[in-house]
Parts: sequence; C-alpha cells; structure tokens
Amino acid sequence: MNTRRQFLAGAGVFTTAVVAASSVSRVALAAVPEPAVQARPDTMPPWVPPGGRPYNPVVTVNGWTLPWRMNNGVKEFHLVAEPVVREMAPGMKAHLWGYNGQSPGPTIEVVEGDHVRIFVTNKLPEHTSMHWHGQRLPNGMDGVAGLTQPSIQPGKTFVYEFVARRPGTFMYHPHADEMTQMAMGMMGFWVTHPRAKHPQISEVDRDFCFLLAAYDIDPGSYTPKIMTMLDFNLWTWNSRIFPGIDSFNVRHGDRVRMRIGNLTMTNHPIHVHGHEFEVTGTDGGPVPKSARWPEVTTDIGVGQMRQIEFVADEEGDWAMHCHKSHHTMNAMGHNVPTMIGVDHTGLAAKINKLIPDYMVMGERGMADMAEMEMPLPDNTIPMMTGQGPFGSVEMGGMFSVLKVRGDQKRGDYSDPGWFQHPPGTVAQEWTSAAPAATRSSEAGGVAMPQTASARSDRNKTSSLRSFEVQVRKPGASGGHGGH
Ligand SMILES: [Cu+2]
Repeated sequence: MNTRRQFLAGAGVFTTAVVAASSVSRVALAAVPEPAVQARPDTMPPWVPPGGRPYNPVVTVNGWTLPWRMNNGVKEFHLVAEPVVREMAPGMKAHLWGYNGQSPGPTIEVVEGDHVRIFVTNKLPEHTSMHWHGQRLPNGMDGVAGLTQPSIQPGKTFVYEFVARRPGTFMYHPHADEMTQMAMGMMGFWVTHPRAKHPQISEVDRDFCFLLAAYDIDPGSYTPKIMTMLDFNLWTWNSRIFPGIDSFNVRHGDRVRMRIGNLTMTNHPIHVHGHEFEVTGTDGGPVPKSARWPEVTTDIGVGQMRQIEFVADEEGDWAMHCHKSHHTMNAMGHNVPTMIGVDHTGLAAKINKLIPDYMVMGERGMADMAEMEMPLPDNTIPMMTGQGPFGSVEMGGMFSVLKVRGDQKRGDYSDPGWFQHPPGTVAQEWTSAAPAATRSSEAGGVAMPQTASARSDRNKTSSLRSFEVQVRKPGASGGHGGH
C-alpha cells in the first residue's frame, strides 16, 4: 500500500506522449490534444481542474483522472487504446489492453452541460470503438461498431462529441469484439458532476470510484484467457487484486461516496464493515431520497453502476470486500478438491520423491494456503495473503480496507498506517475455564409424517422415475438415455 511519501511523490506526475506521426496524419495531429499517459499503478490524488466550472473531484482507486484542454468552450480529451502492462499487485504483472498506459483507462470528469469532445486513437492490433455507457447522446455517438459507426481501424483516430446532459456515474468501454477487448481490460470510468446544488445529490468530502473487472490468467503467465466465460481466477478492483488495492483513507465524520461499476460476467455483493450505507445513485441517476434504504451489502449486477454513501463515523480499519468468498481469493483458489478431514500421512513423502518442494494442503481447511511457503510460479500472487497487524488476513481479489481516522487531514488521501485500538477494545483469548457445550439430539424431525408409498420408494432412484416407468407402454423406447 502507499506510504505518504510515495503518494506525494506521485502527485501530479503526468507524462505526455505524442502519437507516432505514422499512425495519425500531421493535420490531425495538429488538432488532437497530446494524450496524457500514466504508468504508475498508485492512487493519484484528486485532479483539480485548472479552469472550467469547479467541482469536487473524484479519486480513482489505483488510477487517475484524464486532464483535458479547453478549445473554444469545448472540453477536449484524448484516449489512446493500446496494449499496457498492468501491475495487479506487487509481484504480479498482466499484459492487458487499456487506455493511456493503464487498465482501466483514466477517469473522465466533466460537469453537467459541458460540451465534450473525445478523440480516440486506436493503437491496438485490431479495430475497436468507444461506447459511452449510460450517457444521453446523439445515436451516432453511441459507439456501437457496425450499428452506429464504422469501427476504428488500427492506427486511426475517431472523434466523439456530445453534451454531458445528465449528472451521474458512467463507464466507457469498446463495443467491438467486446468479448476480447473487455476480457483484456479495456474500460474506464466517467463522472458527470451536477452543475449546481442538486436536491438528490449530496455534497461529499470523499468521492471514490472503481470498476469491477475479472481476468483469467494462469499462474505463471501474463495474458488473460479471453475465451473464459465464468471461471475467472482474478477478481479485481480497477485491475488490481488484494493486497495491491489501496486502502480507502478517510477522516472521521467525512461523508463518503463510492461509485462502483461492474464490467465482469457476474454480480458482486459489495460489503462494507462497521457502517451502514445507502445506494444514492444507479446507472439511471440519483435515487430519490424517499426511495433509499440502509444496507451493509449491496449487489452490483453485470453492467450496472451503484453509488453508495455513508458518514464515516466509526474509527478503525474496516474490511471492505465482495461477499462472494471466491472473489476474495487470487489464482490457484479454484479447482482444488476439498481435503478437510483427509489424512495425508505418507502422501507428502511419496510425492516429494517426484516433486521435492511439494506440500500437501487443506487437511484442516484452506488457511494453510496463507501460511505455506511452497514456491509459486513466477508472476503469481498467493491465493490467500496480506499481513495485518495481528497476522495474515487470508484474502485476495476484491478486498481492501476503509481506514477511518480522527487525525486524517481534510483532503489527505495518504495511508495513515494501522489503527491504534483503544485499550480493552480488541477481542482476546479467554484464558479461564469455559463450560462444555450441551448438545441436543442428533436426529432431526420432519414437518409432516411421510406417506407409506414415499417410504417404500426410498430405495428406488426416485419416486418420479417409478412413475415414468408405470405410464410408459411396455416395449416403447423413450427418448431418455439408458432406456
Ligand atoms: Cu464478487
């Protein structure tokens, strides 16, 4: 995680790169703003715009905001679709496709009513397009290759132009060879701030955003398997996995907003410890205050965006994660048989003759995985990892920590370190005698007495099967296999 010094060192560091003249004509180059490129995977401080209408900028977790230039009243951005190397966590890099040096691409922030022009340059080996997910815009700007525009061929630049008509949380991603391009990490966030005080949009002290993305990268390799539909093994926030996801550092009493978009192939119930939040906005805009209810977990469906808000009024280090437990594990956490209760005695010695460093795991549960020192393939993060102040937290994937501190300064997003618990407020071992549990009967009851025929069918495959046999004419061949 970021130290304060690293965080400040990263502040405002943007490098610019001119698109190679061979890929874009000189005439176009003169009109297109230089694309900003960011190679660091750290959380960049909020980008306060130098001009235009003011707003309270968002912070993209392990990401950054794309600078723009004003051109006769139009906000101009330049996105470059290109292969990138993304550090998913220290010790693991992935070869992805993204925008302006990163996956996900930089966050675009504008104000309701802004006239926006976005240049999109394609430096990929295949065509692409850009869809502005959730926006009201002219149909021809919607970015669906083949339907609303020709695709952007390699080396070409397209320009999109529209007015950001409604405030809210949006995403951008290709609508061309989507299966490949989204599996490779092509996506980004878009925030449109309200132009004035809005009755349903609160002003907040901290405004975070991140995208949920899933990858299937075999341990020891670098490139996602794009044909995977369900069996992903890396569950990421902004293409980062725990322990590589920065903590959410806030001041005690801050009103905190988190904007979350889901571009994976499954839903993610996002759970925040220690606080209740409300969903204050969805894909379609702000939720009316009268329609909100308190939650500690909210499910974010495929293709959806949610804004959650809460007052951070409990100090501490609060876990925050997807509640699907396989989504808080890294690669190697799947396709492992359950070995709880299996006696491995003697097995390790036999396997060790073949594979010297092999260790058996799972006899007592999978926590051994966090402690094991079995060598991993290169470029692989342990399945369960992360060292907290009290030991291993045995997590991976979609997990981070909300750090609420009384002495965090306003606008300071740096990591304050571990929480110092007041004396007597930490769960501890009970060292006196504890009474043995009183156990009730082992046999369960039934809601109603079973019928005689159900009892007699118990040894047949099923009562339904015996019914089928009865109604089928003798000798008739059914369509069922096995008959
Ligand atoms: Cu999940």
